Amino acid sequence: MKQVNGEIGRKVVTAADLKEKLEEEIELYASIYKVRKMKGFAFVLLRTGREVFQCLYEEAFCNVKLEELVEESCVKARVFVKPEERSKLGIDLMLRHVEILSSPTEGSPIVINQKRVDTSLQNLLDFRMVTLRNERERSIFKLQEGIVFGIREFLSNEHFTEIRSPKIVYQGAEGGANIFKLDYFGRDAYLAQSPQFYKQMMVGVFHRVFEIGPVFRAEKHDTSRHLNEYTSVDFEMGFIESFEDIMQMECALLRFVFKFLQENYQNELEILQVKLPKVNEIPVIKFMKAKELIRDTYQREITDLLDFEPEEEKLLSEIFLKDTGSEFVFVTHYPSMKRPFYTMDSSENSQETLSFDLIFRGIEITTGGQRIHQYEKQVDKLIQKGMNVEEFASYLAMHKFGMPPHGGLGLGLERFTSRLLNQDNVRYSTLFPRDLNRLTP
Ligand code: AMO
Repeated sequence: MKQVNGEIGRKVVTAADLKEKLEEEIELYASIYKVRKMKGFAFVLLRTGREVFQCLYEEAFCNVKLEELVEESCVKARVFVKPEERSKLGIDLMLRHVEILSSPTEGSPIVINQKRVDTSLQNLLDFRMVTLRNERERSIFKLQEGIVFGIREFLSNEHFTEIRSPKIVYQGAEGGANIFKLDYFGRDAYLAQSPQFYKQMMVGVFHRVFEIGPVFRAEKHDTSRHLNEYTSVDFEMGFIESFEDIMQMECALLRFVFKFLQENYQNELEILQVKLPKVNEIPVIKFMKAKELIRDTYQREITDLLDFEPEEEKLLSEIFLKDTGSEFVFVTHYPSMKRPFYTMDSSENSQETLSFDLIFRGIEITTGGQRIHQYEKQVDKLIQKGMNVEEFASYLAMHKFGMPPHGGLGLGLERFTSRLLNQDNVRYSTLFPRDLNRLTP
């Protein structure tokens, strides 16, 4: 009988592995990233899953002719590792044997093997399947992986349980018109705008939970910060004393994530030339105070009393960077009128909520706050907002059956990544963006 025993051959070689094989030959599975012809020899750059290795090709020492080494061919190569103090890795790699495993039938329509992919955003996204092979482009998503790993490790250390909630839902959690409607076997259903209801329900079970998953927003406007599908990092925690507990947790989380990237993603930080922000203390300001501060600093009239205009978020960041050196600022006590029905109002002023946004380098990356955990209060709030209480029966059941005081937040992973990398459009940090005009690739 044929059986498998879990034995996996070693097909992934890293720079660290190479350095341990001095004066030896090693097998590399790679794509030919670039062939650079010189006088009498050539440099052949081999791209593995995370790194690019430059190999020296000399016809006399290799089994194939240079013409056979076509860019984007996949190869099994044998290279000799020669110590060389002057090179960055301390070694030179000599290409000795190449077996071509597959070759492209067409050349890439866009040059992908320079430092940067020099093309429009439209092309970059249309040809994602190849433009992502560029060393710099793919580093964005490797780093994004690091952010997610860091968040997971931090939250897991803090005893949060990871959950997965449904994305086909019976009701929108965030209100507004930006919701996708589905035909669910003849009934109306929706694509989840957030895991809000489910993460709250799960606080009744695990006390601390988190989810990192896709959410959907039917945004009809084409902006540099909105996607129709994005990755939401949500956490929710019970037994809080105040919504500030959530802000403390986010501050510690950010500090941990940046340290985690520093320790594990040096390769990508270097390629992307990222300057990680310092997160010692994050300044906090109330929403109305922030509005006044922007008005007074920039002699700018307040036109919207309920929310920030994008320009105001930018200006607020500028003020805090200048005055405190912080690239983050928490804005608290957003108006009740503007916050979803699950948000707890302040006991001192019912027009204000116990909620916050985190602004990072000029853009909101997080919304969070304390939730209403008492049944009667939640029913009253729904009625006050003119909503149909019956429609929320399954959500309200948890309030009825008892919930601890709790709160949480949602952080947009793509927005966070794109601010970290100082990109001017969130799409650069979205693997395959979904927006008004884009459904492929
Ligand atoms: P909110 O709707 O503010 O809050 O979303 C939270 C965070 O998600 C990101 N975000 C987006 N990113 C890309 N494209 C979009 N269209 C988009 N919309 C939002 C932002 C934002 O700060 N349930 C609450 C969170 C909570 O209170 O726990 C919620 O979803 O970074």
